[in-house]
Amino acid sequence: MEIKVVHQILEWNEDVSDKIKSDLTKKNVCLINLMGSPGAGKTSIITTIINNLSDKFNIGVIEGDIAGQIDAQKMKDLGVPVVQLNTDGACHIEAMSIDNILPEFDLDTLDVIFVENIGNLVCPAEFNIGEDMRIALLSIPEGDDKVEKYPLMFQTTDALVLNKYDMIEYFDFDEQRAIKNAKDINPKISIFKVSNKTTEGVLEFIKYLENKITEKIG
Ligand SMILES: Nc1nc2c(ncn2[C@@H]2O[C@H](COP(=O)(O)OP(=O)(O)OP(=O)(O)O)[C@@H](O)[C@H]2O)c(=O)[nH]1
Ligand SMILES: [Mg+2]
Ligand SMILES: [Zn+2]
Repeated sequence: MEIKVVHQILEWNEDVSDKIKSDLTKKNVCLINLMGSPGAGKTSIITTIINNLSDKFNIGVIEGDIAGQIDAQKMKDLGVPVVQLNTDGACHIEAMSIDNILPEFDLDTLDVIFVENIGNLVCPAEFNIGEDMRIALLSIPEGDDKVEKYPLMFQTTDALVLNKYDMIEYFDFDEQRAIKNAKDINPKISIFKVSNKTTEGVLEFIKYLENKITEKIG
């Protein structure tokens, strides 16, 4: 007799993710999942986004970190509603955590919530958290081979931000290699070269994001 195998955590996670999606659609709120290695620039790019889009959208942030409130404090200083999610060691965010956190926000006053996932190129990509879109960051100093080494992250994302593009002259980063590999595994991927330092590429990325958010919330 065949033995039935149930992948409990992932299946349960999918159910909760679907529930979040439906709850947020009713409230007309867009959820965006930002992922990338530790230090890739997730908090920096959320800051850039807030500085460029807060006149158009009411933005909230969920800051995922193993410990501490450093990134949440930065968001608070920018004046946006923020909740710090400490995973106490866990290396990714699951949908259940997002479902528990959402009541902390006044969803009637928000248009979009950014989730800064745990700094990690591996398992965050395995867990849907009710998001409408994913953004994966790969910063130039990390190396041009990361798409090949961590394919799921780049296969499941809507957009890839090649961040810290101002560093390109200091690293042997073959951008054509990274871009080709990303497009091979994810033909629909949108790719942006961005620097939070020089603001290179920021406007193009912001325009894309604005269109994506407007597509969802009208
Ligand atoms: N040169 C340069 N540095 C950047 C850029 N974006 C971020 N940084 C720097 O990179 C470092 C890490 O940035 P963060 O935004 O904290 O990265 P993170 O992904 O949020 O990091 P964790 O939350 O720890 O995973 C900081 O010192 C930033 O100032 C960029 O576009 N260019
Ligand atoms: Mg951060
Ligand atoms: Zn994990």
